[in-house]
Amino acid sequence: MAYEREAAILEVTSVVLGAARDFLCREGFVELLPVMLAPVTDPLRHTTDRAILEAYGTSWHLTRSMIFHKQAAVRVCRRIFSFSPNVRLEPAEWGKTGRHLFEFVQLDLELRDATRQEVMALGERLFLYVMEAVRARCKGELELLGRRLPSFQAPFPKVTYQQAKERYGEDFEQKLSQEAEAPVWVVDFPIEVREFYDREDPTRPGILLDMDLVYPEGYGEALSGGEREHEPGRILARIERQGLDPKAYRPLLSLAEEGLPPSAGFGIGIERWVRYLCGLAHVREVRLFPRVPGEPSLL
Ligand code: ASN
Repeated sequence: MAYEREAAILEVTSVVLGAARDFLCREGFVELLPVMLAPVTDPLRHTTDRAILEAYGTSWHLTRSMIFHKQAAVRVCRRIFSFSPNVRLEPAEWGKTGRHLFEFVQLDLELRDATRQEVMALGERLFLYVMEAVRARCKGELELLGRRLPSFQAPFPKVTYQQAKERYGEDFEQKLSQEAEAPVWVVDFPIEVREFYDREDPTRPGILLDMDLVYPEGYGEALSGGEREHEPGRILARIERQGLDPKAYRPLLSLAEEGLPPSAGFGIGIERWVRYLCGLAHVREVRLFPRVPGEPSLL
């Protein structure tokens, strides 16, 4: 049959979305509709180009992540999530990594008054719940794709950034992912390699209360998150330390001056998640209309 493979991947995607939504609603989360245009967005200090639309005399960024909206939203509801479309104009060469699309969706969630530890435990439960839903409901699809899903148990192993670097070198993610036998947490990133909104550990200056989860089998990063800086003075100091322009982050600073609660959360990329669950060579296969850096698209 034509499009059998594409249909199987779409079915798995649909089960992932449904199972994740089920799980989070049962855990007391409220779903927020996504924000696609914003006066301020995630700085993402790596090589991402700006994507801006001018309208009504204002510049609107296409959202790179809903991080600041999440921090604001937990003032209203204790636990929120959104399936958030993100546009990140990465370098054209990244089209070949197998892991990058310049338009993708992340399941972005945030919990008021939560610690990193609580969010990591939630991430493990979510990951295992969705994996079991796919195993149970997508038998035919997995078989067609030639994918045998392994089984894991929480808690997942954990390494610090420093340990990973000592073991595998500066660019450790890929090697760590290849050698891992289960999803593995990387914690305690140093302040200079992450964004200003990840909270610095008050007892260990220079170390952040953040984390990544890395897939096994070489599939690379699954999710990123952490506790957040929420006090205006600390946010401003971190913005300045990064050499960013505080004026550009005025909306966030104003919100923080009004009062942002402490929170923690993470974002997990849907296309990468499905790529892993289906065992696909490139994340492009997850979308019918993929936006691959450097490539045109018919539709
Ligand atoms: N979603 C991530 C977080 O919650 C941020 C990101 O996508 N850069 O920390």
